[in-house]
Amino acid sequence: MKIITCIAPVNIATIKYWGKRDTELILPLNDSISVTLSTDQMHSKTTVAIDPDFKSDRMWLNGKEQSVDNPRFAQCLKEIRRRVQDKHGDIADWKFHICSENNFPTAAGLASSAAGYACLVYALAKVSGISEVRDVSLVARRGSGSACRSVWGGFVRWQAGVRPDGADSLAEQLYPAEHWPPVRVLVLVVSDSKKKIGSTSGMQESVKTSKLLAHRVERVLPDRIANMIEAIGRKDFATFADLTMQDSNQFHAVCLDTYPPIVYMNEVSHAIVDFVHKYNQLANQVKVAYTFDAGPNACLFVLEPDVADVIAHLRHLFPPTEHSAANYVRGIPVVQ
Ligand code: 2P0
Repeated sequence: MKIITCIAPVNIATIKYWGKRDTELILPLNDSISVTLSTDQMHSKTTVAIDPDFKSDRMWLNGKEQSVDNPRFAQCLKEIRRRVQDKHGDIADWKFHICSENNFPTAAGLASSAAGYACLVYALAKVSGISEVRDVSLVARRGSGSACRSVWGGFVRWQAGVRPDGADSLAEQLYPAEHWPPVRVLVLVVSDSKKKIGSTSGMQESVKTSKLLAHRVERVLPDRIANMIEAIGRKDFATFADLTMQDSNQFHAVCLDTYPPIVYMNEVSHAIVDFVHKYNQLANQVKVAYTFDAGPNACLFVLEPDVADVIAHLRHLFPPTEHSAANYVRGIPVVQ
């Protein structure tokens, strides 16, 4: 028996992926850019065992056995086995037993599928003797698009690619985390319940009905992607923050432009947006940036010297309730 355990962190997109040009191969309409959190924070942990005596593939998620017929999961196994066949044909028929867990709410718009599939595919690859990160990113994309970004740390770009077979649609690291050490992410959990509309179906509705999405992809993103890469390169926090907030806002505008509209942010999310703009205005400088994914939870980008002050303001504006733990702001745990 061979056994291996891996950890993969979540990634937070600063330029959002929303819309596919190929739903089967999970090929996006646009490039996206993300920041991967450190492994000691929100992450997935997966243990994979491979053994010639295992009778079938089996999978447990957060302690509960899952069907292995899920098409995306099955696709990842198939893609790994195809590569194993090419390199280590002797173990290509061995079955996998997989045990996975998240240390944060699953499916609450906190990028659980990104960390989950990145971790699953990395562990499958490692236990099977496949070492190329390129392969891991390509296969993780078949599990969940954003997962292809979580195989890298630091600042990451997912190239949409142009090939119909998707062979050039994978993530690359723009810069390692050490490039810009003071960048911090505060995750404000506004709600940990399962999101109403999943990203996969939501983005397909947007592709079908939103003219704003077409405009965004063709007219807005090429420059915004280039500007974001430059801002990260020169560690220009104000530009990085402005572009991040503008892109989050445009993503949610696309959701509202989808028909029927998709609403992910709630009243607390909007209160956080107001807070960030007021904070920056009073500081006369852009010190905090928000970004929201397919749910009401906020991720704030802040530089290390400002973290304590931002948290103090959050606690003041969203005071802890009697039921919440000391580090909760109105039921919002602040994860640094
Ligand atoms: C992102 N999101 O770039 C964007 C921002 C949600 C909002 O990637 O269908 O779960 O599995 O490829 O990867 C969520 O999309 O969708 C996502 P699939 P996925 O982080």
